[in-house]
Amino acid sequence: VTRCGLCALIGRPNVGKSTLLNRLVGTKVSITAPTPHTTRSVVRGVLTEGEVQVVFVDTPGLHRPRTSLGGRLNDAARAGAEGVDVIAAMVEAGREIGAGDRAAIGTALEAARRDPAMRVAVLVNKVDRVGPTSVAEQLLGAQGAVEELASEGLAERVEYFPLSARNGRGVEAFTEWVSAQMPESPFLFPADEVSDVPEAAWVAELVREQLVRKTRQELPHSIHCRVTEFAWPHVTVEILVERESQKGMVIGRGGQLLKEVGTAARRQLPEGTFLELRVTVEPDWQRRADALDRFGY
Ligand SMILES: Nc1nc2c(ncn2[C@@H]2O[C@H](COP(=O)(O)OP(=O)(O)OP(=O)(O)O)[C@@H](O)[C@H]2O)c(=O)[nH]1
Ligand SMILES: [Mg+2]
Repeated sequence: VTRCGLCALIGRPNVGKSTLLNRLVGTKVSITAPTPHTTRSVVRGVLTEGEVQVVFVDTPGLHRPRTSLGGRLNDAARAGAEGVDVIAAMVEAGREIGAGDRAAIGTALEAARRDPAMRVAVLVNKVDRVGPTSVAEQLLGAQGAVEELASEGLAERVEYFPLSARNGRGVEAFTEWVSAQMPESPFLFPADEVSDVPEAAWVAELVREQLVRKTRQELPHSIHCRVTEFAWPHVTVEILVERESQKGMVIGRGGQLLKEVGTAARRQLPEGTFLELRVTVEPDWQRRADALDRFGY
């Protein structure tokens, strides 16, 4: 008999959820960057080992929204964490447990309260950045937050994992525990599939990843990418910004930035791909419901 289930990763922006997802499935399936709000949709990464399949669900970072886009990202994160078998709230080592972390832990506990079969994990990520004392302190801090927020008997259902998504330390212990929680069920994905991201969407994500990494301040948040032509080897990605002035910043002096973005994205695509990038302005799209609807947020 096979076993299969879902494990959601939630947490405030930038704690390392997507980096962990990629580490868990052993392939890059979700884009990552040092800038918060990198992930904008739910991304499923599939790990199949023998008779057990775990579908890990990466989600946008939970935060206090300031735009319509932000609100939709929170909604997407909460929806992605619904109906899962395991919910994992991630915090990071070396940074005090704040309101955002408490909100993530609270969301996980609330989901588990409604579903008595659901298991909860608290992940303390980025342990590579700090010493063992600091890791221990953070585990205690996380436990304190759980005890403060958990209703009767719930705290005992929580497991704690210190780990580093970056160097892999502690990740296997988490994977093994999650695998052991999976219920008897047919596989949800074919055994050789590693993610649910459609090919065209992935190309747009790779372009956005480079833009997020190479731009600053508000610009990463103002960018949306979509594929407008997918006739392999010809792929055209349209880069939408919110203001005319941002167009120049994305293109860069003499087209330099856009060129670098194209080169870095192409390196991760099948050889022979012709990648064309176009920049257009969609005024204030982050705050416009009609634009967000059209873009699929
Ligand atoms: N030192 C260290 N850095 C990490 C680790 N995991 C992730 N990072 C870094 O933290 C930053 C954010 O990582 P992401 O995986 O994009 O974070 P996220 O939680 O998915 O962020 P959002 O998608 O914005 O919610 C990146 O610069 C990562 O390289 C880790 O274990 N150790
Ligand atoms: Mg992410």
